[in-house]
Formats: sequence, structure tokens, C-alpha cells
Amino acid sequence: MFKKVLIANRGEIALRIHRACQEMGIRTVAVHSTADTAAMHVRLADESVCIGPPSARDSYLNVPAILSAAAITGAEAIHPGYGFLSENANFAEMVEAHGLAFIGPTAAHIRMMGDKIAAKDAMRRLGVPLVPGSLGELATLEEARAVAEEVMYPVLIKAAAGGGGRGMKVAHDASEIEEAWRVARTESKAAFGNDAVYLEKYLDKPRHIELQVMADSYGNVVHFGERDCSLQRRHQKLVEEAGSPVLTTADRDALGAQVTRALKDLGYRNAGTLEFLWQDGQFCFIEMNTRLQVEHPVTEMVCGVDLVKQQLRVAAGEPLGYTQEDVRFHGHAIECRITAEDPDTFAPSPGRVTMYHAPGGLGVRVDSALYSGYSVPPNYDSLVAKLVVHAATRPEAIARMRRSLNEMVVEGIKTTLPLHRAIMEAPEFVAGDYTIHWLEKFVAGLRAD
Ligand code: MV4
Repeated sequence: MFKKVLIANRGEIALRIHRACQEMGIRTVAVHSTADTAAMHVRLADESVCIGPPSARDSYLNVPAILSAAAITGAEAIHPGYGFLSENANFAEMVEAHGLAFIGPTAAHIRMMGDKIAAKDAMRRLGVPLVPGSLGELATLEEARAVAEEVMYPVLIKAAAGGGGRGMKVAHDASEIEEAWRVARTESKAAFGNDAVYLEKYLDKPRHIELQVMADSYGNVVHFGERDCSLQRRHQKLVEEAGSPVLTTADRDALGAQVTRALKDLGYRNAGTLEFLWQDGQFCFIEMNTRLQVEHPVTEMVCGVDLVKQQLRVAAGEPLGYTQEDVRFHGHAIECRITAEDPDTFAPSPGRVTMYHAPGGLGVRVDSALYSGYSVPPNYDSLVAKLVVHAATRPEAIARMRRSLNEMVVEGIKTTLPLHRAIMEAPEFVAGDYTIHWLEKFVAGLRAD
């Protein structure tokens, strides 16, 4: 096992990775910008190195500075967390070229899944179900028209380099296809420097369900079940659950078997998440994320595993040491992402936290780098705490989340705590009856009241 790991991230996820390392007897190196000198991850790490000014471009995305920090501290491996450099294949390659281990998949797999067309093509060959659409890149507008007629309108034109909803355009009928084609290509060229696009039938009321997988370097692949991430606004997830309120054990087993077989064939290693749209009882693969995700704790709670420790072990060349039959699912978990934002307008609300009190008790977990007196800098993502609860059943988990949200105090800045309290009372949420569009309408309704 590694003796020292550099954590190339900040905030709650840097802390999350540090905690796993500490429990495994691994020393940690924090890197930080000048805006983060008083950050919790810097305080708790065994060593820290300042890598640049506040702007992420010059610090958390500063590859030479991060590699130098690893060299001068003698770190043997780098954990990228999520965001920043976590899905940058060139970074993964450079880490390995410097004789360090990248705690994640191979650069080739990161690159493959970063290209949504290549990702879909790989999954199609391996028998994973997809949304009906173009086979690969659309060469011409005429091809777009032909595929749209075949799969039937409405359709979506998506950027190959996209993800998170950027460079995506709907065409409701044939009169809109030319505009969608042109705008999707122009936007994706501007945003990603790549104008390759593909086409899918537009699913109008899907749920977003994703499957967590873990693989070692010896062809062992297991899945840790699904997360339902349908509760999002403008492509930002607010609440996630494990398991999905709409999936049966048989559904999960069938999807899991299909996916683990595919990833074994692909030679995938480390953690990964396959995203699906679920509508009318059908799963359609859309994208794969090659990183540890923000919402991984709900999976850890229901499976009783530490995904970061698993990542460290497989990156150090250890076998998983268990099989799918050893993975058991217990109860239900819910995560609320608490952000430093106005709960009505979602305007960022950085500043000094005058008082912070975290909830506790049985089945409650708070992943946060907050403390009383901490100043949330304006330069980064607004996530300040993930409140995660686990209980035997979904109704008990909802009751536990309501109770925990009422105990939690963050003063001095605005947070989305009041919005989360409202979501936990909403009849549609309580019934588990929601699609990817529900939260947007719910938030609009709250603002109208
Ligand atoms: C779709 C879709 C409907 N039909 N694809 C949005 C981000 C990107 N990851 C994929 N997205 C979507 N792809 C087809 N064929 C609807 C969305 C979508 C969405 C997906 C997941 C979670 C939230 C969403 C919000 C709006 C649109």
C-alpha cells in the first residue's frame, strides 16, 4: 500500500479522501490555493503545499505545480477527487509518466468515456441498452434528418464532448432539426473545441438512475447498486437516493449483471459510474463518469463499503478480494447537497460562517469542511455540506433527514437548507413519484408563493 498520497482537490471531498487515508495508515499531502490557507483539508493533512493563487486555473488545475508538490513531498500517488483534474486523461497520463499512481481509471478509459460517442459505441458493442439514435457521429444535416425520421421526433442533438447538458438541443419536429443541428454544433465547438454531435430520441419524462461499479486490475468487477439522481435543477443535483424508489431487486440484479460483464470485457479498473435514463421500465445508457462522484456516500451507506479505500487498494495493485455475492444492500440512504446559495434565487452566498452546528445521531453522516469562523471563498463550487442519512426503510430515512435538517445550523451565509426542508415535505418526493423535471417545477412553485 502507498505510504503517502497527494490529494489534488479541496473542500469536503479532500477531507473525505484524507479520512480514508488516515484510517489506512497513509500519510496525506494537501495542496491548496492562497484562498484556502485556512481550509479544513489543509489543517488536517499531514503536509500541505500552496500551489497558486485563488483562480482554479492557476491552482487546482495547475498540473506542473501539483506534480512538483508530489515530487517535493515524496507522495507516491495522487487522488483527484471529483471535478478539477479528475476526468482529464492528459493529467492521468502525466501522473503516471512521473512514476506516480493515478487513483482512478487508465488514461485510455478516461479519454474513451470523455467522448460520449466512443462511450456509447463501446457500450453498444458490449450489449448495454442505449437510447435509440445515430450510430456514432452525425456527418451531415441530411443524416440528422434521416435518423430523426427513423427514431421519430422529438429528438436531441448532443455534443460528443458534452455532458452536464451543455451543447444539447431538442428538435420537436422536422421544422426544428436544422436549427438544432446548427446551434448544437456551434455551441459545442465554442465550449469544447469539438463540433462532433450525435442524435438521440428525446425521452420526455425519464428518471436519472446511475450504477456504481468498482474494478481491480485482475478482471474482477462488482457493482454497488444504483443511485436515483433525478432531483436536479439546471443539471445540478440537489438530492440523491440509494436505492431508487422505482427499482426492484430483480431490475438492479439484471442491470448490474449486464454492466459488470461489459466493464470486465473493457478491462476497466477503479471506480466508475454508468448513467442511465429510465422511462417506462427501460434503461438507456447515456454516459459514463470515470471518477468518484459527489453522491458516492449514499452507496456507501446502503452497501457498508468505503469506496475511497477500495479505490486506494485497487490503485495499489490489490485485488478486490470479494465477489458480487458478497455485496449486500441494506435499507435506504438519502443525501442533501447543502450549498452556499440563496435558496430562492440560487445566487452564490460566500462569506464568513459565524456559527456551524452539524446534526448527529444514529444513521446520520455529514461530509463537510465547514467550521465556525470559516470563510467560504467565492472562487469555487458552492457545495458546503453533504447531509446523508441511512435508515431501514425509505419513510424512516425521510423522517431522519427532516429531523437532521432541522438540527443543522449554518449562520452568516445563506444556504439551501430551507429548500431541502421543503423538498422533504413535498408529497411527490414522499411518494417517490418524480422525474428529472419535477424539482425545476417545484422550485418555480415555491418562488411564486
Ligand atoms: C437526455 C434527455 C432526454 N432524452 N437524452 C442532460 C445532461 C446529460 N447528461 C444528458 N441529459 C439528458 N439527456 C435523451 N435522449 C434528458 C436529459 C436531461 C437530464 C438528464 C439527467 C438529469 C437531468 C436532466 C435534465 C434535463 C435533461
